[in-house]
Order: sequence, then structure tokens, then C-alpha cells
Amino acid sequence: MLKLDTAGAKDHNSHAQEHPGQATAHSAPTPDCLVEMYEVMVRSRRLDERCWLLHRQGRIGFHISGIGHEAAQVGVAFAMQRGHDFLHPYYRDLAMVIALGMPMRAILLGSFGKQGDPSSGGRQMPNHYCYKPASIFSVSSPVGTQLPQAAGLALAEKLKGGNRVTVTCIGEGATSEGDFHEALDWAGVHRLPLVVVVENNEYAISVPMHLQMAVERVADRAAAYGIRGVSVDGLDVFASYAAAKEAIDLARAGAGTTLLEVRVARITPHSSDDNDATYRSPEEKARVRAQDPLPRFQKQLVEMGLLTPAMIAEIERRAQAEVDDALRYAENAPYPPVEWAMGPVFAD
Ligand SMILES: Cc1ncc(C[n+]2csc(CCOP(=O)(O)OP(=O)(O)O)c2C)c(N)n1
Ligand SMILES: [Mg+2]
Repeated sequence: MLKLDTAGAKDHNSHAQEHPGQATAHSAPTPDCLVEMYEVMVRSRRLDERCWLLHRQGRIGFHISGIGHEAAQVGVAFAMQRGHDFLHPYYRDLAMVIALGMPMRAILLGSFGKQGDPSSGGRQMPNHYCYKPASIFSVSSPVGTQLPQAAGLALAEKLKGGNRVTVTCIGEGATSEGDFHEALDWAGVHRLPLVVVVENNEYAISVPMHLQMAVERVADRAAAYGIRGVSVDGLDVFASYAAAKEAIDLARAGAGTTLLEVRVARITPHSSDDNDATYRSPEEKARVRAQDPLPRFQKQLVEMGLLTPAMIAEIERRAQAEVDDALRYAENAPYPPVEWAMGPVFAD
């Protein structure tokens, strides 16, 4: 097994929150970058919250949320060469795709199933993000299918001699799928320029982590494939960024694949169609809600002197205005013509 000690890996066997506010020196984001990361988290959160409201009002048919995952997603996204590196996302990656430059208008066109939706032309479920200008690949609904696709993409890039790293994101539940095993085995054998980010929220819909796997950490699974396994506090932007930066830098340098577990919190039910009160107690839900990464990051930046109350208010105002604009745009957009339903899937 390729063993490389990292700041993130130190936390491998403990639930303690590691090094809050301290990224490794070589990979610390700049102050401007930190404020931009915070703004992306706010933008994602406000859009996410609006989608829940739109669903409850019967205006969109489905929503699946990234609330509680944003710190990890923003940390990973900002460690990428945004637009250059490839992303094979999964349905919870709202903050991630916003960070890479997917416009809110495009995201809501998907939620409304409207014409112009870049993900699928209004034919896929919402939150199956795809955005070619930001090198974001299409999501399939069966859990884990992006893993072999991402491994194939990384292999193609390696064969071409390019330097673009592939990042793919999955939930911890997806690591029990056969696709995970096949993709990581291949990644290990071929030392692929790939980072597999597991957003571990400790649930696969209603199934808790201890009924999904017998290992303590998802990152422990990396040993079976001869790749690095790193587990970090995904509620902490700094830890997520530092671990992702190191993994991406190593992948780009030819040192192969990392399985990066970011431990996050699923603050919402699984999706708009799930009632988590049937399997989570009110006490547990309150405990999870208290882990919210957004106020935590805000507090860190205020203490570092990077955010002022005026800046926080202005960022909120901009985010709300952006959501309002995207909503108006998507609601006014036309539906795709019926005859488009069958194409363009197959070549003529
Ligand atoms: C192959 C397959 N099995 C089952 C499902 C139904 N399903 C959708 S999401 C999900 C849970 C996935 O859990 P996890 O990977 O932990 O991601 P999370 O939703 O927690 O972020 C399941 C079982 C599916 N879409 N595809
Ligand atoms: Mg999960």
C-alpha cells in the first residue's frame, strides 16, 4: 500500500475535530479565497433553502439537499483547478457545482425541467448536475455509477499525457456498491490521477453507517486497493481544503489516487420525498443541526478579521438577489417541446 502521512490522515482513527482553522502552510487558501469560499457556501445554502420551499409549494417536483455538506464541497472545489480539472459529482454537490461556476439560473432550469437546462435539457431529475463549461460531467441516478466513469476518465487523461485531475464525489453508502470496488481496484493498479471524495453523512437514506459497513472509517477501505485513504472533518473548510489540495497535487504529480473521506452532516431528510422523523429521533436531529458548518466557518472568518457584519449582510443580500433572479428566469423559461423527449440520446 502506498502510505503517505498527511495532516488529514492524522485524524484517521478519531472523531475529534482536527486543526480547526489551520490548513497546512503550503496549502492555505488566501484571505480573498476564504471570503469567496464563504460566499459560495451562503449562495448554495440560500438556493438550497429556496428549493425546499419551492417543493413544498408544489412548484418543483423534487429536491435533494447539500445542507451540511457545504464546507467539505467548497474545500474540495477550491483545491481543484476550477474549470480545468474534471468533476463527476453526485446529487448532493450543490455548493461544489456553484463553486466551479455553474450558474444558479442553469441549476433552477433543471429543478423546473425547463428548456435550456444544461444538465439534461429538462429530461433528468433535478440535482443531476452537468455543466460542460466547468468540466462537470453528467450524473446517473443509480448510486455509484460515476465511479467507473471517473476512473475511465482519469485513465484517458493519463494515456493522453494530460495534467487534468478527475475528482468524483459519492456518499458513504455508495462505497458498498460493486462499482466502487471495480473503480478503486482499477485506480490502484493504474495509479490514476483521481480523487474519490466520500461525503460521509452516516446515512444511506434511512440506513445508518453501522449497518452499511463493518469498518470504522470509509477511508479504511483504501488499503484494499493500494491507494491513500484519508479521513477529515468535512464540517471544517480548512481541513477539507488542505486534504483535498494534497490529494489533488499528488494525483497531478503522478502519485495516484486518494480516497478522501470528508465527515459531514446530513442536516435535512434524504430528499424532499423522505420523512426522516421515521428513523431519526428529535434529539439526534437537533444534534446534527448543531453541527452546521456555515455558522462555524463564519465565526472562524470573523475571528480572523476577514469578515465584518457589513460584509456578511452584503453577501446575504447578493445571494438572495441571485436566487430571486434565477427563480424568475427559470419560471419564465419555456418547457422543452414534447418531440425533444427522445433526443439527443442516440446518434441518427
Ligand atoms: C443502485 C442504486 N440503489 C439504490 C438507489 C436508491 N438510492 C438513492 S440515494 C441512496 C442512498 C445513498 O446513500 P449515500 O451513498 O450515503 O449518499 P447520501 O444520499 O447519504 O449522500 C439510495 C439507496 C439508487 N439510486 N441506485
Ligand atoms: Mg450517506
